[in-house]
Amino acid sequence: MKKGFIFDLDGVIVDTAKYHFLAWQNLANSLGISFSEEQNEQLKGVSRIRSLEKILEWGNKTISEEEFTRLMSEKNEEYLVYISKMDASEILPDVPRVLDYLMSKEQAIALGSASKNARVILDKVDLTAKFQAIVDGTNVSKAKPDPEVFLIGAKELGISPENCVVFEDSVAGVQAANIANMISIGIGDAKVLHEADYVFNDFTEIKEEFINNLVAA
Ligand code: B16
Ligand code: MG
Repeated sequence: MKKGFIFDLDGVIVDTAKYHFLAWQNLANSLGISFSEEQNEQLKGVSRIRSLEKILEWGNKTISEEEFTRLMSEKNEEYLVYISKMDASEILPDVPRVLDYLMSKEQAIALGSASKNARVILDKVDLTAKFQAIVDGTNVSKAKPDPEVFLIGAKELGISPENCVVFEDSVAGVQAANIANMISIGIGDAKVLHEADYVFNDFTEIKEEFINNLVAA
């Protein structure tokens, strides 16, 4: 049976959290706010606007709307410099193997990411051609855990939500997949992602037999 497989980007296909961290840390420090790796963890899967709001809340700072807009674009410019140096070596282990296996089984594949930079990143790591549909921060109005991003992905693939499987590294993303009535597969820490139907540390643990069972279900 043809199923829809929807991949989150940051933290699932590539580890861009380290670049978000560098850019957010510079921004926070310029405002006199400290910013730790633990705080960066809490921004995974969170939109750019909400991320800056959270940093300002942590630093107990209020700024004008103009400054907010300026800081967001400065952060993104710095992030884009890091992204511009990415290549296929930054794809997380065994992601290409799983994508190629799904393609060999004629399954439908989509991207479902909160990032407005998703297309640039997919191009840099040379994976764009693997996706039949790309839904990202430029297509959605509601952030995860709202299921909008995955529901649009299913629609673009022409597969009903209950026949879709989502790979996600963030709690909000797993919740979004569950709300969408899709199978949720957490990539990361099982304790953090306990709401997912299945959790794997990374794609090296996802065997062909497991994929075959998802396809046949
Ligand atoms: P951008 P995902 C998310 O991507 C990131 O996890 C999150 O840290 C970031 O703030 C968000 O994209 C927006 O990214 O600033 O590039 O639009 O995990 O949903 O693929
Ligand atoms: Mg993610």
